[in-house]
Amino acid sequence: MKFGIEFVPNMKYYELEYYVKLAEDSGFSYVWITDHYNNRNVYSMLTILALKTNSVKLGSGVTNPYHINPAVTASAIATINEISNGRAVLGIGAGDKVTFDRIGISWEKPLRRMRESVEIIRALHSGKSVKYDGQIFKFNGARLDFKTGDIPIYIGAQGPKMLELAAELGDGVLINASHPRDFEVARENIEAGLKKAGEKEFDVVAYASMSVDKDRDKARNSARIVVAFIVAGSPDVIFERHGISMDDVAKVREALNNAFTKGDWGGVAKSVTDEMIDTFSISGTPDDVVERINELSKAGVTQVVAGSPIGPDKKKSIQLIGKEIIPKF
Ligand code: F42
Repeated sequence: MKFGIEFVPNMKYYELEYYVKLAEDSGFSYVWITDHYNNRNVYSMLTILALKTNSVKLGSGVTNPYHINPAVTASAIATINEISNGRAVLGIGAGDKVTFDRIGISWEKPLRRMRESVEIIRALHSGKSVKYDGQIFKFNGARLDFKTGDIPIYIGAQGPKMLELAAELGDGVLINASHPRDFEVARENIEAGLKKAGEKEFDVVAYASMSVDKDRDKARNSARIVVAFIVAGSPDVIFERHGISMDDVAKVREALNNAFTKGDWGGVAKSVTDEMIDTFSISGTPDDVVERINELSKAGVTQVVAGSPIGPDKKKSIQLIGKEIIPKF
């Protein structure tokens, strides 16, 4: 099992640098930086991290092919690869509809756009002059004027068709999920994609919400708000899969609306059930988390990413994961 950690660049660059160096020293081998226009720019942050770290792999987690043209993405991640001495990883997904709505981007043909973008980025990284006559992108002799190296491409995916595409085209898949059952379901689509691709190494990543503390209740309580947002954004099929009542889901959604209008975040925390915490996060003591990671491993997961909130005290939780969880694998 490999370990990664996710950071949202919603903090100053030196704070991010501090946490990322701590994660590197604690034994994490991948750092994933999220990409939304309203946060600090992913490549600016990755540049600082490339200069200030030594061994950890650095990825966008995830960018998308709507904000920028795949040629610019190919060049941006290759620049990070050069600065970091070959430690860059490209994470790319279809993007987030809510964010796109705010900036006037229509979310059309995400599967097609992802396929074409990944094919183009790979071709540009191979050093070739790229001619590509796609439904979305037309390239006519585009070429990068520097050597990029071979940069692994990980695809963010949840839906069955995107999971299959990720396995067919990617070096790995980043799945926003924390429960083994979700990976058992995803396995079928991943296997279908791998069949099309033929023999290759493939990293199945649980891009999970994690909260770790020696005090179980503290750890679980810290996960409540993040879990509420995951519940609010999940499709009904996920609640059916985990036997979560739609009445309970409605309570969380209503509590979130109240929080936005009246600031009642305590009500949101209360509306989240224990069952929801277990389904949508990996939360508890280090021993609880080790047990869950063992289950994920049996379900085919090969990398676990510690995503928000990480724990009630980010610094202590990163150190705790480094001391009491990573060495067990
Ligand atoms: N999104 C961000 O914007 N920023 C991030 O930092 C970020 C991180 C992240 C990390 C892990 C992860 O798994 C996802 C992450 N995301 C992030 C979200 C990501 O960008 C995607 O929104 C998310 O992965 C959801 O994608 P999905 O795999 O569910 O795919 C969507 C598009 C979907 O609906 N897929 C369906 C499926 O079955 O897979 C298929 C839809 C389909 O068939 N579309 C057709 C087509 O051709 O594309 C027709 C649709 C049309 O437009 O007519």
